[in-house]
Amino acid sequence: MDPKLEAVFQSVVARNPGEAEFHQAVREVFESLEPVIQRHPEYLESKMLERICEPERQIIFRVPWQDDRGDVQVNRGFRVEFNSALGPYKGGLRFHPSVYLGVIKFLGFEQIFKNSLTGLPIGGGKGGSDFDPRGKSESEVMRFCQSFMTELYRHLGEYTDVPAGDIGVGGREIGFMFGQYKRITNRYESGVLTGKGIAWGGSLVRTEATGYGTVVFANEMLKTRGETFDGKRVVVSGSGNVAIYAAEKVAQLGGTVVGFSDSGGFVVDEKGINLDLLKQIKEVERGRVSDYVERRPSAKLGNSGGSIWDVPVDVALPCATQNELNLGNAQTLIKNGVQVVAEGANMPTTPDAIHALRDAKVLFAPGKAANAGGVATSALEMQQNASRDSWDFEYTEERLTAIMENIHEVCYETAESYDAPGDYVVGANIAGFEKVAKAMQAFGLV
Ligand code: NDP
Ligand code: 2IT
Repeated sequence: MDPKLEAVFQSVVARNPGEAEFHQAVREVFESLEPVIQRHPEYLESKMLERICEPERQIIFRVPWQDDRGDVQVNRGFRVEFNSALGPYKGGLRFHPSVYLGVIKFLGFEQIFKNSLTGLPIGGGKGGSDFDPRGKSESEVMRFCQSFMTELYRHLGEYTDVPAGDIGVGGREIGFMFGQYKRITNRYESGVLTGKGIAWGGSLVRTEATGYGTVVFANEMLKTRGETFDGKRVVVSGSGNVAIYAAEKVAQLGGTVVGFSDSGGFVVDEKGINLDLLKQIKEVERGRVSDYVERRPSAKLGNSGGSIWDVPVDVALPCATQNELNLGNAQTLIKNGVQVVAEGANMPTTPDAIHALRDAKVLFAPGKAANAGGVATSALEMQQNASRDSWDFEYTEERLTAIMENIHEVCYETAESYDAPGDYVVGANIAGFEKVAKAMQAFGLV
C-alpha cells in the first residue's frame, strides 16, 4: 500500500482497537485507492479518508427482554450511522451472537460504497445485536424485537435512517419491529424499514433480490469470457435468504447447484438442489441442512473436517458470512478449475484467498458490487412507499436486473480506466468511493 495510505490506515487501527473485521474492510478499500489519491491529492489534504473512516454517529444501547421462563435477558443493540453523503443511512440489522461493534462497523463501511454503486440515493449504515435467534420461540423473538425498536425508533425515519434485514433478521423480525415503530410514533411511515411483507408496504422481489442480483452479476462476468450459467456446476454456501435465491436464479439460468451449507455442515446433492424442499426446511420449519439429507435420497452430508469449497465447481457463491472462504479453500477451488467466485455475503473471502484467486485469473466479484441487489431493491421499496404505489414482480425484477448490469459495467469500466482490466475489486472500490468523496467535497467540511 502507498505509504501515505498506510499511515492513514495505521491511524484508523489505532483509533479503533480490537475491531479486526473493520480493519480488514478498510484495508481492502485503501489497497485500491492509490491511483485515486494520485489523481486527487486534495483528498489527502482534506483528510477525506480519515473522515470517511469515522462514522457520523454510533449508537449502542441496552436491550432488556424476558424469556419464556420469565427470566430477564440483556442484549446489546447497535446502529452505526456511517455516511449520509448520498442519502439517508441505509443498511441491514444483523442478529447473531458474534455481533460486536467491529462487525457492525465493517458492515457499515462496506455499505457506504455498495450503496453508492447502486446509483440510488442511499447513504450507508448498519446495526444489529448479539441476540441469538436460534432456539428462541416466536414470542421471545417478538419481545426482543419490540424492546430493540423501543430504543432504536428515536434514531430512525424515512429521511434519516432506514434499516432492513441481514443475518438472523428476515420478514418476521421486520414485521415485529415495524409494528412497534408504528405504535410508538403513531405514524404509518412505510419507508422507515425495508423488507416488509407484501401486504403492508413491502416490495415484490425484495426477498429474492440479493441472491438473484448476485447471480445476474456473475452472469455478466461470465459473458465477458463468452460464457453463461448454462450447464455450469455451482455451489452456494449458507442456506439462508441470500443462498436460497442465488440457487433459484442459477437454476433459472440453466446451471446446477450441487451443494449448500449451514453452520452445522454442508450437503452435496449431485442431482441439483430441490429448492422446494430446502425452502420448506429453512423458511418454514427453520430446520437444519441435515433435515434435507434425511428427506432427499440423492443428497449426502459432506465429510466432517471438509468444506463446501472442496466440491469441484465452475462457479462458487459464498453466501453465508465473513471470512468463510480462506486461502486453502481458494487453492482447492483453483485446482478444481473454478472460473468465477462472486460474493453474495459481505466479506466472505479472506484477503489472501482473494489474492490467490486474482493471481490465478479467476473472475472475482467483491460483495459490495455482487450483493448490492438487496439494498438496491430496498431503495426500490422506498420509492414505492414514497409514491404510495406497488409495482408488479416482472417490472421490479427488470429494474433489479438493469441495476446489476449497470453496476457490472461501472466496475468493469472503472477498472479499465485505472489500468486494472478485469479487476472488479479495484473497479468497485474506486467507483464506489469517488461518488461519496465528490458529494462530501461539495458539502464543505463535513
Ligand atoms: P440468513 O440469516 O438468512 O442466513 C445466513 C446463512 O449463513 C445461514 O445458512 C447460516 O447458518 C449461515 N451462517 C451464518 N453465520 C454463520 C457462521 N458464523 N458460520 C457458518 N455459517 C453461518 O442471512 P442472509 O442470507 O440474509 O445473509 C447472508 C450473508 O449475505 C451475510 O453476509 C449478509 O451480510 C449478506 N447480505 C445479505 C443481504 C440481504 O438482503 N439479506 C444483502 C447483502 C448481503 P446457520 O443457520 O446455521 O447459522
Ligand atoms: O448487506 C446488505 O446490503 C443488506 N443486508 C441489505 C441492506 C438493506 O438495507 O436492504
